[in-house]
Amino acid sequence: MSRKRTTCPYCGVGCGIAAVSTGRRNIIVKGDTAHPANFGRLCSKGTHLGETTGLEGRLLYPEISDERVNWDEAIALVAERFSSTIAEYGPDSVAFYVSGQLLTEDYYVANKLMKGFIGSGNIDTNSRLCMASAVAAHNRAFGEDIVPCSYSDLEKADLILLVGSNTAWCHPVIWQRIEKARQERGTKLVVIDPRRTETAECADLHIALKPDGDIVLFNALLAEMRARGKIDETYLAAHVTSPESFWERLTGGPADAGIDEDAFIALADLASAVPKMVTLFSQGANQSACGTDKGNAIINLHLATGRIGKPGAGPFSITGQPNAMGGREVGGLASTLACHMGFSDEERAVAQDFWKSPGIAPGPGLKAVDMFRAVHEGRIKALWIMATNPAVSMPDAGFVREALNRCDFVVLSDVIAKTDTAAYADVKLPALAWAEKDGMVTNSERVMSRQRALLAPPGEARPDWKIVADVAWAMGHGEAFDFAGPADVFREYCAQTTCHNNGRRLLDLGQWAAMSDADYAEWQPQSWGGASPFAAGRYSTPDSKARLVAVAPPETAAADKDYPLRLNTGRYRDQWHTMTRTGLSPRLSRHRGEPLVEIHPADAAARDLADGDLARIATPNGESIFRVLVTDSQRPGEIFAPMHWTDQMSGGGRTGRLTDSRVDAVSGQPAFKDCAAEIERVSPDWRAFLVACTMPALPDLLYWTRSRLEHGWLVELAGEGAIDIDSMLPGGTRLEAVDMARGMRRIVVADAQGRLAAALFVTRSGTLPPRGWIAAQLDATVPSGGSALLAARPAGTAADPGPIVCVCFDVGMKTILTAIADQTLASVEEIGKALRAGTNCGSCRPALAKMLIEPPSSSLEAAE
Ligand SMILES: Nc1nc2c(c(=O)[nH]1)N[C@H]1C(S)=C(S)[C@@H](COP(=O)(O)OP(=O)(O)OC[C@H]3O[C@@H](n4cnc5c(=O)[nH]c(N)nc54)[C@H](O)[C@@H]3O)O[C@H]1N2
Ligand SMILES: Nc1nc2c(c(=O)[nH]1)N[C@H]1C(S)=C(S)[C@@H](COP(=O)(O)OP(=O)(O)OC[C@H]3O[C@@H](n4cnc5c(=O)[nH]c(N)nc54)[C@H](O)[C@@H]3O)O[C@H]1N2
Ligand code: SF4
Ligand SMILES: [Mo]
Repeated sequence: MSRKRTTCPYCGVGCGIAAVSTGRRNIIVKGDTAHPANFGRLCSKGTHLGETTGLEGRLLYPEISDERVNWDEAIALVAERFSSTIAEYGPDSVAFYVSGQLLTEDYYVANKLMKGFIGSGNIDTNSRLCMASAVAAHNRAFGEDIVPCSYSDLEKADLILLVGSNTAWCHPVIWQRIEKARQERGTKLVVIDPRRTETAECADLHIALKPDGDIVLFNALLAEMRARGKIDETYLAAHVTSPESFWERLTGGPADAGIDEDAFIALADLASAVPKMVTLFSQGANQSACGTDKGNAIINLHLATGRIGKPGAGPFSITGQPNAMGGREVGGLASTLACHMGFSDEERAVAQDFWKSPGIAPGPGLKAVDMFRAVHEGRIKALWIMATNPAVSMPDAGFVREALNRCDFVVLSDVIAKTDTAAYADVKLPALAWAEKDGMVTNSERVMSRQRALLAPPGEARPDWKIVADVAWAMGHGEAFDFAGPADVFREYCAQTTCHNNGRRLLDLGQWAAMSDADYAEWQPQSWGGASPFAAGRYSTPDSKARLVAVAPPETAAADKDYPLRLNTGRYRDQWHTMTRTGLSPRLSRHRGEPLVEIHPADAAARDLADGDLARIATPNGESIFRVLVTDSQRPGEIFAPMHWTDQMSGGGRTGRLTDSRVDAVSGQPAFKDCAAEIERVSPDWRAFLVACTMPALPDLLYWTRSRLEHGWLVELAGEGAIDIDSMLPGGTRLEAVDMARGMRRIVVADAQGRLAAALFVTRSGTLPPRGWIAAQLDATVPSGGSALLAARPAGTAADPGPIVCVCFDVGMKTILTAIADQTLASVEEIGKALRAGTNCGSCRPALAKMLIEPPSSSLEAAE
């Protein structure tokens, strides 16, 4: 058993992992104490990676029209269809839609094939949905897409602003570093987010601004800093150019951002008190129709106060996916050519010469939303999707599904066989997954780390770069795609970053262009651009100066009488995107097992909605049913729903169908955080839950959702009319009880060995029992009589632990609240000592902190 160092495949923090494989498909995961991103820490997702490396649901063989074929056939068909489409309709009739979950080598090869050899700009990545506005803001301000900070700046700052970032849930190890800095040096924390998230709950100041109030807020803050004499005139004169009448255009005040004067003054007091300030921003800034302007509003404040390029200071856009940054580097976005080069004639000639390519892309290709529009209109006739699930994650996903349905030829490279997108694929190509593949990823602070193979390749799965290179060979471009392995690809990429560079671009990896295979194998995490790329005050513009960019707040949309609410969407702590991997983990499924719509009590009351009800969200794009969570952490008039649930996991909670495809005019990034919506109660005739070792095929239901258990599935159900019990239960010995008083029917099924195979609880009017205990009995021997099972609680008096909060040690909300009261626990540390909760990965610490202040008002806040 040897320990290997690799990198977490989830978020852009890019934590180092020290993993040991124990047996054929098992690994034990620990944080890598030597990695500069995490120094040994991991969050709940990283900690439970071992639960996702099995072969359940994997795509292991190539398929054409859902039939297994051999690789030669699959590659030949893809090459032939792409070549013939290009021959008949030209290079722009084909496209690649790729992902920040590809490794740098995969990305490099895909970009080279499309932009260099097919000769079209039509390769775009799901980073368009994620980072494109930050990229555009960087380019406008710095002349290059450079993140000016490192994580160590968070530990040197006196003030940290989090803008549109639920850091405690989405970048938990950055959060842990921030928390440590707060404890050790009293760093102040401000959270700017319309919702009172767990992140906001822990802050010194929460600015609950209105949606898209950021530009006016940052403009007003900059004007206030000027009034207080906090502008760094020396820095401005030496290193920054300002547009005409920049200062006069900073109009508007706190009321325009939807906040009161006191909150604004408190923010301005904090910002003017200390110069060492980091503003960390993510999707609340980027995913907006004015996302690029938001980025520049933030950067303007830092440039004008000289708070950039210095320890503990800077605007810090954090990346979402593990290799979002790597994709930006190689040119995975349709708007750049390669290696931070644009499409000028000079740059095109340089890239063409380097690649020795037959015909280089004449200009930028279609950005994601436009790309799917072109597919819908038949302008793009062959599409290859890699490592992303657009049938769920694109805005207006119903339209995207129509587009995929109409497309002549759809190829999908994925690790999972059944995804919502797979339903539309003509050819499915099995890719190696994390723990099997080798390559490089770049994290939010520009640190490049290796992902290393820990397990043998299963079935016939291949690395993504190899699949693309094989297709390139079959299309006749063999020589240029003759890579011996990922090290070969990486060297070529490093060499390309030096082309036509000579200091023009900070992205220059020339020092690694001749690295040996052994050095690549032994690679230690290293950053490009250094810890502080702008320390010398030199930017990547022709005059080496940064730019202030005048930005104005967006026009407020007129209220829509049919859709008076605003729908905001985002993430849960323990689920990753479309759940293809985290959905396999029983522990991660415990935190929030159902898609909830969060709504303010006043909006709920006006619609006769109570906590735990089901409700239908409707928008101009579509509708879907969610479980209601009533909470005053929402602003009145605004609702929030998670992005994660898919057709594989539920018959409801489909947020992608609801969001609309409005995009930022500069970056093309969709406005996922703001869509007109309405919500209404749905009243099913019956509600039920099922625990079952094997997931049954469900009949058509009003609502269902499933989540993983150690020995099967927990399924929540609701329907109209009669319930077709027999279709849901396996064969075996049935025990049944009917509780007339509570209108409840309970059935348990034992298999031939006398073990619990399934249990179903149905009610027409009453409350269903807690799921936790009975779910844990699956596959265990049914005790004689089965009365405990029918009661869904153990014989005797063991207390219900409530919804699980700490997934590492299985500690429930009720247990924690009781311990807080009985043992007068006063801190997260004391809870840890008493119950162990929060002492492993630490992801639940913000939730524990919240419980110390105020017990959750909703029983759904940490759902089972
Ligand atoms: N657990 C988990 N972690 C993840 C992921 C995951 O799927 N699950 N995905 C990864 C990826 S790819 C990404 S991109 C990141 C995303 O990480 P985050 O950006 O932190 O996550 P989100 O939940 O999408 O959105 C953040 C916040 O923006 C707020 N917001 C909405 N509108 C506005 C606005 O107008 N102004 C401001 N200031 N805030 C607003 C929302 O209320 C929300 O709380 O997370 C990464 N990490
Ligand atoms: N409503 C709403 N929608 C959103 C967002 C939001 O905030 N709200 N956020 C957007 C953002 S920021 C993002 S990043 C996207 C993410 O959205 P997606 O990229 O669609 O989400 P994933 O579920 O991560 O999809 C990755 C796919 O690649 C597969 N996969 C995993 N590893 C590999 C591999 O090594 N090779 C191959 N070939 N396949 C692999 C997985 O099985 C999965 O099917 O969603 C966007 N959509
Ligand atoms: S913070 Fe969590 S999900 Fe992100 S890289 Fe680290 S362990 Fe992985
Ligand atoms: Mo993302």
